Amino acid sequence: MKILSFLILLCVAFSYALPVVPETEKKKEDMQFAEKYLENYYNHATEADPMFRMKNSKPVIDKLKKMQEFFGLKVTGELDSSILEVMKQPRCGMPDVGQFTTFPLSPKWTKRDLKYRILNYTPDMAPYDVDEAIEKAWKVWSSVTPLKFTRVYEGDADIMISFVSGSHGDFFPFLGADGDLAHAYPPGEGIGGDAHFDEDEYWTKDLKGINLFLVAAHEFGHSLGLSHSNVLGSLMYPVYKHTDTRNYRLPQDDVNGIQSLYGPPTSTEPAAPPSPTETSTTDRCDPHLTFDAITTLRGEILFFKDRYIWRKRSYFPDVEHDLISSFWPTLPTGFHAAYEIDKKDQVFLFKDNQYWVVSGSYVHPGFPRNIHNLGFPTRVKKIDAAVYDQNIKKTYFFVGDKYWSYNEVTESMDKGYPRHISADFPGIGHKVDAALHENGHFYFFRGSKQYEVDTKSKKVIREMNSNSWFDCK
Ligand code: TQI
Ligand code: ZN
Repeated sequence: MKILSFLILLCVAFSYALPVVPETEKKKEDMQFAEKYLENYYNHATEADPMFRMKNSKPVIDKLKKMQEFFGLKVTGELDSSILEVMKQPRCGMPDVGQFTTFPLSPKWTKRDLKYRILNYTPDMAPYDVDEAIEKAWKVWSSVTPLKFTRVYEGDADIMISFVSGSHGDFFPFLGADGDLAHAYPPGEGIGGDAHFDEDEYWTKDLKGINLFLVAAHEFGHSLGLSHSNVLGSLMYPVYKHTDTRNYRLPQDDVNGIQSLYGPPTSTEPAAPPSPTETSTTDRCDPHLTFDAITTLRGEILFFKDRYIWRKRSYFPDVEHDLISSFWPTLPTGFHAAYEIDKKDQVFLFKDNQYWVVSGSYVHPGFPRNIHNLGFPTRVKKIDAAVYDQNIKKTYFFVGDKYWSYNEVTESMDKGYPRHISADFPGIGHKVDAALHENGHFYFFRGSKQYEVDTKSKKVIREMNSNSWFDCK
């Protein structure tokens, strides 16, 4: 800050040396200069494009206000002498002083594991898209620091996120569409870290309104202890700028800023060697082999067992054995059920009362979700097996000695369920460990046994050993 004021002073001296011109002439000159300046330094393509411009934006005045705010001047939106001095700074070597800043006293979090909670949703966007934007915004920061952000759904979290309008219980009311888009508190107890988004803005996942991901990423920078930067194009630069959000990369200045507080990521520990009990059950030709879950994925069959997957491609005799973490490093292991909706390229993975959706190795944001979102009552704590029938677009979930039918089109549980497994699938027993839909048949696994079942009549066609899919003698 010292260097900055020094440069401003230098510029003041410089401007006093300008030849004296009549008052009105000078005003016109200044205005032209300012417009040119704003065009050069504060012109963001998207602000010029009416399709993408922020709601109610008055470009020149807005830019002036932003500039005044950034340089700690009185925010008038008017072209007064102090802002003119700042504008003349580039000639004084302004680009050299650009850098991130932190808040006074550099507050930061002392723990690495931070919890955030989304208290409510904006009606402007689908809740799923809000979850995704928020999660992506946290990833921006977690990918360059040792910080980890975990979502919680209840209780007090370090960072409480809400959509609010007008006066909302702190000292900084939102002024409707004209004022701030959002604000966030630097690290600390209570309100510290919390982020408020102005509900009077129009939030979007794309660039049609205000992009929630971009603003959230900026606000979370504040939540983590960064103040504004004067590096043009940095995330913490105090001007909203549309950027490609699909392959977003955090600018170097922001990386430097956040690493000055928390350091770079710690290299991930190599995975612990498998325990003896696990290795002893990893013989795929063991006739007593059992599975946790089975699904297809992009034409392969995946057999889940503890921390491992066997991958089997149709028509290939060989079977690959891999750690689950080599595909989904952020997911747990020991899944209980899995199924694929191949038309959507989505695989659902279940563990206890949670589930995740993946497409290949990509884990969809917003997960895990609770299985109760699928319509299960709270007494259901775990799903034994799941299988999707693409002909009727239904998924069967097996829980204990009963099963449920889920309509994937209406995304709701069918009426009249659960029903007894033995009543509708005679001959497969009372319980199921894993289920697979392949070659137009169902395969139900129970212990080391497997039943091939006709999808329509639900009758058993044949009985096999569980590992008949593997090339065993
Ligand atoms: N809200 C301001 C902001 O988050 C609040 C604020 C003003 C502030 N001065 C501050 C926060 C000083 C910390 C330190 O910056 S805002 C942008 C950007 C806003 C602005 O609504 O003006 C973004 C919110 F960068 F585009 F100008 C998000 Cl991304
Ligand atoms: Zn800011």
